[in-house]
Amino acid sequence: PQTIFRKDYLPPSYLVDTVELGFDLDPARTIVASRVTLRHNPASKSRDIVLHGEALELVQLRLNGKTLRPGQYELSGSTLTIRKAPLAVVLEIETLTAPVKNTTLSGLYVSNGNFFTQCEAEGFRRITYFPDRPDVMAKYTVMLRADKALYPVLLSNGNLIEQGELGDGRHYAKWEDPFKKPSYLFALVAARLVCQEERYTLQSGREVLLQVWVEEGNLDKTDYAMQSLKNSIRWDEQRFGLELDLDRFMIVAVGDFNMGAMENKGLNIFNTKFVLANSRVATDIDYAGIEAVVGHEYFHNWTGNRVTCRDWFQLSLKEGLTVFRDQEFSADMIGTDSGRAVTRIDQVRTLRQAQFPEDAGPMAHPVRPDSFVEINNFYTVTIYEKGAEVVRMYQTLLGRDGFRKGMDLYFERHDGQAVECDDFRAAMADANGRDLGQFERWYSQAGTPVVRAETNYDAIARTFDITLRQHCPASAGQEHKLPFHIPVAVGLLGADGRDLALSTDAKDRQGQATVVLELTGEEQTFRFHDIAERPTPSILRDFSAPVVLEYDYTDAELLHLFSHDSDPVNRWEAGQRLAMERLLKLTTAVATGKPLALDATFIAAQRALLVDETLDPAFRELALILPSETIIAEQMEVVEPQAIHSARQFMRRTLAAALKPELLAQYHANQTPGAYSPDALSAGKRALKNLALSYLLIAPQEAELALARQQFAEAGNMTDRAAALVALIHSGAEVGEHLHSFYQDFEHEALVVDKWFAMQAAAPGTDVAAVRKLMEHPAFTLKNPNRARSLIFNFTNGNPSQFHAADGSAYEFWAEHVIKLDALNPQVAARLARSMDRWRRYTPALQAHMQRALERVAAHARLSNDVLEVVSKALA
Ligand code: HT7
Ligand code: ZN
Repeated sequence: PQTIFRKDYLPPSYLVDTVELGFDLDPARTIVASRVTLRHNPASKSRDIVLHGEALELVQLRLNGKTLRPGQYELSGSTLTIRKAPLAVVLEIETLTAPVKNTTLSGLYVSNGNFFTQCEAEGFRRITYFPDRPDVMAKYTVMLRADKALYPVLLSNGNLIEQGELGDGRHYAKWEDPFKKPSYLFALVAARLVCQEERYTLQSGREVLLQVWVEEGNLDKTDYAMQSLKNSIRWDEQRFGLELDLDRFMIVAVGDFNMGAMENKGLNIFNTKFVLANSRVATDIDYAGIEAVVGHEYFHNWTGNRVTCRDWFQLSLKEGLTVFRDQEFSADMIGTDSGRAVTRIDQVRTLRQAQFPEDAGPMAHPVRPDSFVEINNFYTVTIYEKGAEVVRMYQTLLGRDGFRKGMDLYFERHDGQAVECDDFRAAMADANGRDLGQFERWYSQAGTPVVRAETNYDAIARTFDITLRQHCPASAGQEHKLPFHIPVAVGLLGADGRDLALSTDAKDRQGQATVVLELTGEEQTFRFHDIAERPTPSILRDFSAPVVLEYDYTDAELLHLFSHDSDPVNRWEAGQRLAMERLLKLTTAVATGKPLALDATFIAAQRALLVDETLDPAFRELALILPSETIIAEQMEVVEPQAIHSARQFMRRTLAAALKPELLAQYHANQTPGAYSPDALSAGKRALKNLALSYLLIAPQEAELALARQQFAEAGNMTDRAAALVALIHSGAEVGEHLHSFYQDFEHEALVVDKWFAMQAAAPGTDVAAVRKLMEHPAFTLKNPNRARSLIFNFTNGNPSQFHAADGSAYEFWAEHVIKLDALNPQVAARLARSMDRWRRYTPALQAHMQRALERVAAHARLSNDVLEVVSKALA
């Protein structure tokens, strides 16, 4: 397959002013007629018009009114080229597609009998021939024609300007989008749907129409999405001064979708998972996901749509920035400092669980990649989550006001344009009079920097020095890295646990509890003055940069931070370090057959935190979750998944036994009687209560089993019901009857059936044979991405000790399903292929099995570019 390089970017030879599209919708044979006005781009030397097209049947091609015959254009691979074109061109193109056969869920497809589109990144070319690249922005008018009884609702971007009957049972709707946009933001929906709608008044006084469209029977699950949309609109007005620019904003839910949602202009299309919720079917985590994703897609209207990407190498320009915005939105919605910290800790966990491994693996790439084979493989945690960290660092360096100034300048300069990450950085720098030249390395260098700290206290001079050294491990194609510009937020704790007022060499930040040190060299020493006692340093507060911090903390220092740090992220972090040190030792002990033990100090610290009523339940829950098996594995030279699992289980079992009375007390103290509410405080209580329950069920006696059974039977919401069932499954108790009743209660709720598969897939007792058996269940299908992910991905990524079974049988299963999925949906298959990214880190025996499985996939004929890129990079 062909690799595409950022350095080869050329401006488009022709720009498009207007696009008129006509659709005669039919599942087996949809006719698409387009009329496109183009003009030569003075920035290009070429006079060739290059159109992209895939899986299309070309019926008719006319240029300035004249039909072009095959010799007058070139059709090769996925491009159609018209050489030496006039300066001004009107193209009229007619194509045929078969949406019902489109299992890729890219382009125009059918889901449960309805039509939907997904055009990002390169789906528009599966609808019609077009310069399908984000730097070609045009105004669209769309005419939809379809059978009225089957597809009563016809939607597209922008405003509905006309609708009516066509006779013979068909009807039409004409939509016009007043804003120019790249083709990846085009969308249509033709469906039998119903909507919840509301007129909403913007801060300016302008009234807009908001709609949430779902299948009949789901109208009782749209309130939270609607509320989240209204909150998003208000938040963007208040925090960034950004107003909704359309008179109508629609969200449509679809059951078959490759990702979470899509920000098509004015017509956001969502995976049902991020729309549908009521207390019966959705958990607290689902509710939080809906708020975040509704916000995310809405915020794209400015960061992505009004200002878009010049090319797909700049993807993080819109995704990193929009994730940062949705993170800030969710944090502001909670409103308290501790709630904000809880969201921040969650972000750090995601980075460590998924992004750090990606940055150290075969698919490592910079936030702005230099090359790719298949762009769909680059919708990654690096582009999204690390990209958001990079944006967050601007705010840390410039302050909230400085960041806002940078945003304002960015829109002032680039509204209506397709730009680069460098343009965003320039706006931040220019608006604040700062040189952010070195900051560019966050975009160009892959890998997770390691910052090593050393400290020195001089009691006589009353100074405390922190020396920071940075280095970044090599990644493919990037042997040597240059120093990053790293904001390191630091506080110092006195013996009483309180923050010392800091005075540094930097003149403008005196007397604060936290200062942001700017590490730009390979090594720098920062001095704090007037320090009366040897402090405990709290370094990288609020996780101020996406780095690995190395500091030789003593146990006593960590315990001090774990009990007192005013920065909740570092307080949590101290607990993670205490646990990790012990987990690594226990893993070695398991592997070498040594006896296992857990010290009383650690248990006492966990106990103190568990019962500390001054702390939010949500924070306590997070602080008591042990580092995951994946995160432990990342710390090891040679990974032994079963040893890690046993070590972690031992720690959980020991804590459960030692803290049983406290766990039971917290279980009872954190009940949330009354009507269900997904607010952060109630959700935090449920989280802590259910964590306690899961501990109590590690080695349960009849009383604990009864508690879980009672919660399962009487739960008034899905959070508690699912948590009880998971705890029962993990306890190893006989749960066939519970699984059966759960399924029966929810068999018509697809998202709950996904949960039913997911909880079984991730259970430590579920081996590959059990997964194969579950695949025979009538509700299982590979064709629906949510369903495939619920069982297969939750097994390969969420059940490490079973996926890495010594005989390699689960790797064979993986290979078989990557190949099967690839024939249906290459994007989903390539995601599954990534489960094997870190194969070289396992024991030689496991490596050999994994290599064989990877080679089996690589050798398969007719592999998509998506999967080929992933497996060949893994094997390289
Ligand atoms: N911008 C959207 C990306 C997306 C996508 C990309 C490739 C294939 C399918 C897709 N569905 C959505 C989602 C977002 O980040 O907002
Ligand atoms: Zn996005």
